[in-house]
Amino acid sequence: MITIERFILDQEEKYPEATGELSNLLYDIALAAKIIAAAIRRAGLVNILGSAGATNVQGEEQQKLDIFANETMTNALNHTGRVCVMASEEDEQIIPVPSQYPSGKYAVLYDPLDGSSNIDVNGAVGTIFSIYRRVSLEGRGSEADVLQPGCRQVAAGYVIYGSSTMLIYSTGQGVAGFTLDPSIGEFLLSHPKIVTPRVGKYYSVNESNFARWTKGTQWAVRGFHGDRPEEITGKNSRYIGSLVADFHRNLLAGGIFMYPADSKNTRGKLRLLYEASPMAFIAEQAGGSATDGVHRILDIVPDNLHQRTPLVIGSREDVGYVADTLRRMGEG
Ligand code: AHM
Ligand code: MG
Repeated sequence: MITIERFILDQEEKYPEATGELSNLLYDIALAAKIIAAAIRRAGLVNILGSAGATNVQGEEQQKLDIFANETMTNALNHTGRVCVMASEEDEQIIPVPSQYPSGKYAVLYDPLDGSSNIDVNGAVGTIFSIYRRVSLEGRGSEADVLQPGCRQVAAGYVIYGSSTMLIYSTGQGVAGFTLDPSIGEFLLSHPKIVTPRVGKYYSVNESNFARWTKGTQWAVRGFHGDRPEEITGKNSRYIGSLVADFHRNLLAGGIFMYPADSKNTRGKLRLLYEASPMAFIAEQAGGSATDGVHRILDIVPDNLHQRTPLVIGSREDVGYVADTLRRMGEG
């Protein structure tokens, strides 16, 4: 039985120059994940125990889960001396470390509760995180520390709150997955080295946007329907509407997830910094790939905190097929 703590320590021992700060940062995130998981498990009881905005038996105000998850992540990270600045999908601006706490050498970005519309229907949701080394030379962290291209991530990962809670992460030496054992409250190593199939059996995309897609995207998805057997074998469709859950299934079973641009969302819907970049880091570390249709996601240099990007991610050959199709249609 290997706990996440032991696994992270074993990894760290391979690098004599490591100070242990990144390891501790990963435990901080694992702790936040356990707190968020516990709140999600009780989410269905909110109507019985009191709704958001109401006061619970301890006199504390009940919070909406996305606000709770956001505060849990921020509070798990802001006082440790390991972080200089944070950024969250839920906050307009960067989140500074309060002045009474020391400033550290990492910048952490997160989507605290991705797919939150699934909460009301007991669907899977997740937390996504991304870690960069600080680049600003003075002060207590700045926007420059979080506006870095994804290829500079030192670690990234996600937590999926599904039928089990799992934490998947990479520090750039492959991808490992841990499952929370609720009886002991520990993440245990369940997937030591995740490698995604080169060709997947699933495709995941919101097809209600079909009429708004470009010709190239429509053409590529028709291939997944089985309409272009000379180019690609048809695939099975799976779409939850929760990036973490859709990505996780495809990572393990093989498949492609797309959120392309459309005539309404001309830059796509998903956020580069909190969703696309960390997932692209995991996908590549597992042998897959990720593109916006033209550029590798990890090469995109962000110019604003909440920048959106089209995303095509998953099994390498399937992502390549979409990029080739777009190129041939003059869109790549
Ligand atoms: P959120 O961060 O506000 O939850 O939105 C992101 C979610 C992703 O998890 C998911 O892939 C996508 O939105 C689904 O969008 P749609 O409902 O348009 O298919
Ligand atoms: Mg999100």
